[in-house]
Amino acid sequence: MKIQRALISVSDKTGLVDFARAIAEMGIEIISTGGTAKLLQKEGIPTTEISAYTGFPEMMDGRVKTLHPKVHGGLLHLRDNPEHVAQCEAHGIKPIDLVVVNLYPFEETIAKPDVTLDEAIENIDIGGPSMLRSAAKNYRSVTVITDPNDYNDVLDVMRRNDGETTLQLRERLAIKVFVTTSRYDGAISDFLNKEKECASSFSLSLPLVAQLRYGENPHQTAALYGHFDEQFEKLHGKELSYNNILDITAASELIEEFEEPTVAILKHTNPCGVGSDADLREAWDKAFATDKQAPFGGIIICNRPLTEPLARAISEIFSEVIIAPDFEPDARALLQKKKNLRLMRKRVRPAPKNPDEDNLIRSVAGGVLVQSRDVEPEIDLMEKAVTERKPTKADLAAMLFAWRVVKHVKSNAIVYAAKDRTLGIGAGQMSRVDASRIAIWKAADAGLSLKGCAVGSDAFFPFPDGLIAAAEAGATSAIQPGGSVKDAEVIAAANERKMTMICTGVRHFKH
Ligand code: 93A
Repeated sequence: MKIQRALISVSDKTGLVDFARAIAEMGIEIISTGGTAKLLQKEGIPTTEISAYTGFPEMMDGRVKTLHPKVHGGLLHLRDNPEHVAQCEAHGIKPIDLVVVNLYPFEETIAKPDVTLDEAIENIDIGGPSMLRSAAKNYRSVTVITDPNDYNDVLDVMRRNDGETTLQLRERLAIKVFVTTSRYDGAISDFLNKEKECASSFSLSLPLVAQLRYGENPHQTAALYGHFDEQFEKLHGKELSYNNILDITAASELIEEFEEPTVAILKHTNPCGVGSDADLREAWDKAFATDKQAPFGGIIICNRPLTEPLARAISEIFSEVIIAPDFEPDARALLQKKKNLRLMRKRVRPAPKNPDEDNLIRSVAGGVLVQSRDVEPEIDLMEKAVTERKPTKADLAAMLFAWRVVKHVKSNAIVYAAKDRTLGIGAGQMSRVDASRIAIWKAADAGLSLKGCAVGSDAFFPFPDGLIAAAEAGATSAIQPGGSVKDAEVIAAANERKMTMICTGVRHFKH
């Protein structure tokens, strides 16, 4: 059916005048609320005020403007149901075929630092979501636009179809409505929960970003939800896979530990090697030296614009994804020669739109586990030295490097490091001693000496054996949370070997 009547009521008036003019020129009758009507009339676009249509004034400071059977009946009645149509006729209800509504800016209002509860409450839109939901429920007959970005799509479809929209378009727009209203309600409940200090339920509604070709394995289905695309922009290469997205996330979290120019190589979310140097190409050499085999098919990330010399070094091995805050033109041109290689620009991480978005979520039997991020409290490491020998500046630098990396390695994790590079990484073992053995073996395999290095452990050494093995491999400093009942024995073993050790008091399990 050709659209004959539209109801427009928007807070965000971006693009509205052009859209309204276009539909008015198609002969569509426009009904609109106070502020919207004023704008359209000023622009010379014929508009019936909602009060003229309902026969009721907008009242109670605008709290009641569109909450009326002439609006909701006009949206909700089934066009092919003779009783519904007869009821419309009996009560002077006219069909409304197009709804254009966007909501009071609740999220923007509560983002203001000095917002009051009254102000927030006034910005809870009731009439808007009601119209959106009525229209979306009846999407078989009604077109509903809640995002100004959809104005042009709708006009295009109408122009191609003699003033009609397609069912496919109406369905897509209706889904967007329910995503929008559920997120809107989520923002309100989160805000009030916080306001009342009684956060009681976890709520998160995220828009669909993309259906993925498959999940972790080809026989699994998968999709991406949320705002990943606000943090990473794909500049080149094949479609991102489920595993790529996991790896990109892990890489990004790891690189955020480092202020100095750093390159990290990851595989299956674990670092294979990390190196820091003012010269990025040198940083790469240090990272790659840790393990020259595992990076095949891995993810590479750096925290400075990627240079041409680095691009040349990287292109010698096969990688899945390269991530950088930017790519110098020569570097990009070189890397883009590989058709499938994905180049991702990492943007500065924006503040989460919804506080729950910043949580970490894991699925478990029958539900989800939710926790806050592993953000380490500010600690003065020097104060945490527990051994007779206190760390030198050089010890401290190596310990810190190991500590930053080990946090991003699957538990049980052991990292051997110098001040600017990893030397051996042992990931994901059921026993800490095995993780240490693997790290030592990998360092030897790579031809790296562990003499005078630091060892970092994501959780405490339960017995002295792990620490002793590290000392025997060459480590002269250790950094670990401490907290084992056998701490005294572990510290004694360190003292006997003239090691220096920091017990941070903070654990970095990553399961
Ligand atoms: O206060 S409301 O919840 N009561 C209503 O009946 C109502 N109808 C539309 N808010 C209502 N709206 C909202 O007004 C719309 O969702 C839109 O955001 C806004 C547009 O108002 P105006 O046209 O006066 O600028």
